[in-house]
Amino acid sequence: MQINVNAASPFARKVRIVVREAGLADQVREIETAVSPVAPNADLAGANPLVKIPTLLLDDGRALYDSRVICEYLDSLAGHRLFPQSGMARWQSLCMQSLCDGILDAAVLTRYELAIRPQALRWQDWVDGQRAKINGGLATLEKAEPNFGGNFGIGEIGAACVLGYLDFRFPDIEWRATHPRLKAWFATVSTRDSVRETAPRA
Ligand SMILES: N[C@@H](CCC(=O)N[C@@H](CS)C(=O)NCC(=O)O)C(=O)O
Repeated sequence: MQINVNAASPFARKVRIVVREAGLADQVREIETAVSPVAPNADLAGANPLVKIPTLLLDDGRALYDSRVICEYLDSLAGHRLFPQSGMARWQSLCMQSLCDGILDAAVLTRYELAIRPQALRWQDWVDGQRAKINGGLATLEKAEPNFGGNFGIGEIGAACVLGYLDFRFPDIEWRATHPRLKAWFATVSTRDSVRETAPRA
């Protein structure tokens, strides 16, 4: 199998962490892939009409996307270690993944607005609206942290990707100052090999 990823993408990072946590690193080749919403990557478009990463290419030529589908597929190959399979634990875990994906959507869209959109066309109210989603999401994660326990499943993997991406692209948010539980939790999980090896870079 091979996955289109890049080192800056927080959605690709979710998958890269899952590959490592699920013990699949020797079965998955990571292909560094450039993407941009305004300059679609023609090679990637053949596999994923949304032209986004992560995209997983199976050995039979089929493609799977997006990060949620890929993460759960990989976990199924590894015996379901990272996604609870039944009961409220499953729905809570999926909901936490959705929360983290939603924070990342807001952060990535803000990044595009500030880094790609021509300055004259930028819309501050829209940026502020996305920032409010990020702030609300962080507050919810801070409250949820006591329930993380020692678990590092798909919800917590999403949270690690959120905090790492904010450090990488939006250090001005200074989330540690107002989220002491997340600060302590992130310091601990950042020592895991899967998290260290996938730290975002440009
Ligand atoms: N919901 C998707 C989001 C993926 C996504 O937005 N990836 C970004 C990179 S972080 C991308 O490929 N952007 C290119 C584009 O929007 O055209 C997932 O979970 O995989």
